[in-house]
Amino acid sequence: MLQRMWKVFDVLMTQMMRWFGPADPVSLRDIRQAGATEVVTALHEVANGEIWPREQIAARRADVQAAGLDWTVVESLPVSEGIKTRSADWDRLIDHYRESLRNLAACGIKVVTYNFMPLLDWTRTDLAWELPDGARALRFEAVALAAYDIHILARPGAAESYDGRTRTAAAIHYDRMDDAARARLERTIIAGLPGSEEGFSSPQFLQAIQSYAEIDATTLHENHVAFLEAVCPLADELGLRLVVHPDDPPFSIFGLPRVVSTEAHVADLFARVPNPSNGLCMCIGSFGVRADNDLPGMIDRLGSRIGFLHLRSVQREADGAFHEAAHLEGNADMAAIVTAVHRLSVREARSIPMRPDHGHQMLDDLNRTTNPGYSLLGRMRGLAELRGLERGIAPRAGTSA
Ligand code: CS2
Ligand code: MN
Repeated sequence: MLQRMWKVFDVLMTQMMRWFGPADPVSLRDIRQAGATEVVTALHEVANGEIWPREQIAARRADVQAAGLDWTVVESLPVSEGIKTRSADWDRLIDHYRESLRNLAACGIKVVTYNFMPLLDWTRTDLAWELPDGARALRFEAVALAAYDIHILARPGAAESYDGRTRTAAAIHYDRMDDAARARLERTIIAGLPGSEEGFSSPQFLQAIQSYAEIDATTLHENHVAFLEAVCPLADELGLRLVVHPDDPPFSIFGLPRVVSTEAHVADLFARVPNPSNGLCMCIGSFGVRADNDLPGMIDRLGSRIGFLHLRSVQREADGAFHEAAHLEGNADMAAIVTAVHRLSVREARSIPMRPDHGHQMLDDLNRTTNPGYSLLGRMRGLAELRGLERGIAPRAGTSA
């Protein structure tokens, strides 16, 4: 009989939770009690484009370790707009990025998450959408986005980006909102969600959109390849894995190009830049908004490129809307996904870092102020369900390895 070199529990996912640093109302102690063994965090206090100092990284990791947890996955080391647009300061920004990678590796960091979305990080139109049981979820309504784009932002050419039906619905949506609701919608879309690298007012945002006037999806993709070619050889040497987080939502908004929305997009990145450090943050919730992304199949096929997992499910609604469902509900077949993850872990004999990506606001979360999507109890429920699902699947799936 073939002797296995590892035990089933060695290849279970490494359970992590995002922590926004000392200012996060969710404490390290809370995260430890929720059952995670590591946090995923960033030096949010360092301005975008500046070097992350080695001492600061080391001190943050020591604080996390003192709380009985660890920090080996960064989310995110921001890719500045100047790198995405290949502006005049590209060389300087790349030098800074490389220096930060050196400092992170020297402190024992293994995985560095980033995204390549123009201007806005993840985007929602409602941060507290009430579910039938009274819990609250994040929601994206295409019609609300169009209402903002056409009637509040008044982006030149905005109306032409939408079909007639959406335009009509957007006009009605706009008319129904009072000034407070309009201001809230604007803030929700462009002021910057937690983890976001930029925040804007509407005039600033209009101007920023202009910087993409000459950049279509082909150019943005080439700029992404140029970025990877500049940083992956160093990351290989340092033993770091760079993982790209997909676009959220995974389609164009505000006429801006999108290049990390589908399996074909990322497969092309890996073909163009085959370095082992070039990897993927498999965010199920982001990819899962598109019904044409075959999530378990992507895990099977992209396999060794997957360095980090964000597990969450979305529920698609009519008219291009979606909301964040409970982790085992919604459109994602989480059992099939976790089975595919387990198959991959067994095949490669490794434990893959994961975090429950976002959670509802529920129970005592509703009496507290936490970062949108990053409640304590909602994420704890998600993590507990995912952990239970994997434990149930693992002993059965692992036996044939
Ligand atoms: C979001 C993002 O969906 C998500 O995970 O919370 O902030 C995400 O972490 C970044 O886009 C990754 O660079
Ligand atoms: Mn994610």
